[in-house]
Amino acid sequence: MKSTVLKVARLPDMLSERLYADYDVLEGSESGEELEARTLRGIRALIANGESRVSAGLIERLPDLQVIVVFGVGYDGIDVEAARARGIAVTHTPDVLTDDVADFAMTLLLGTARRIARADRFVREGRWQQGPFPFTRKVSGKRLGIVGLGRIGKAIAQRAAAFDMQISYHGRRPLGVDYPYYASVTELAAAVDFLLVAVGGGDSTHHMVDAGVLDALGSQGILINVGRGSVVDEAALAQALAEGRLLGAGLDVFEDEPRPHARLLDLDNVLLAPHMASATWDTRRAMSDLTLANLAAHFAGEPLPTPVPD
Ligand code: A2R
Repeated sequence: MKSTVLKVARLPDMLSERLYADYDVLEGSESGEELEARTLRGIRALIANGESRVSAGLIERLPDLQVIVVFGVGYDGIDVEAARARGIAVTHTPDVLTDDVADFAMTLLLGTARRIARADRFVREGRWQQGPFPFTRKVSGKRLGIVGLGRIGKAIAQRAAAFDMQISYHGRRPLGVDYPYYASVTELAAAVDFLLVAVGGGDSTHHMVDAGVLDALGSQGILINVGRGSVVDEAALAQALAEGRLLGAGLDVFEDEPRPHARLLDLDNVLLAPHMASATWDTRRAMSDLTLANLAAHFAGEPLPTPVPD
């Protein structure tokens, strides 16, 4: 008999098809309100994505839940504490997306500094014939501050090193690496040309990049965010960009996806991407494989390949 899995998020077809083939899949909303209590009984696994909210309330309504598998590395939307209290395991998909996210961070940095989206519009709109495109900001050799030197942050540092950049970082504690450490994000921002956010979400990082940090980064500074939208105060960012207190920003993540702050949409000095850093065929396939491997291991009573850390 197939095990029942509750699916509360949109997943790529390549994953959904295999999920439907191997399990009895029940589709529900993040609140699960539309599902009757008797339907929720017997559900042993829940599948979500990196943007999903899985509340203590939903967990409570699933009396037989044993595992929550997340398609994504970020799991700040999952109430892990509520799951742990019930002995429910939580898994995610680290490592397999690190290269793509790091590649995309560099894409955003180069694209923002060199104003590539604006340059594309300039050519298409025939403005080249009236004169040359304005000069842009050099990237190679500049100072890069990384907020969150984890798997993705380190992969970004590796790439930035090839651009002869001077790297420094902020985290909760120094990591014993060669790059200078800053205990304060504001001090890091004041010491660099570009500030790159690669931390996850949650209460401890909420609005870590606020108006004060942006002012420390300064009018020639560039902010890149591939971590979580909640880390940056988006209204303060829009204001700093509009007032020229910051040179530019490149964002793949937003506070209220899929709705970037309305003011950002009218600004020319921000490069916007629809949370696509890990969205390549190769990586989404690897993330799908890892998600299914976690689910299969759970039902086989084997160790989970990638549980979330304690
Ligand atoms: O503080 P540490 O040493 O645990 O470093 C982690 C850092 N971090 C923080 N830094 C400052 N303040 C905090 N409250 C805080 N919480 C965590 O973020 C670590 O260096 C980094 C996270 O790295 P990993 O856990 O290796 O995650 P990974 O794979 O690099 O992905 C990062 C995030 C995901 O959570 C997604 O939201 C996004 O990138 O795609």
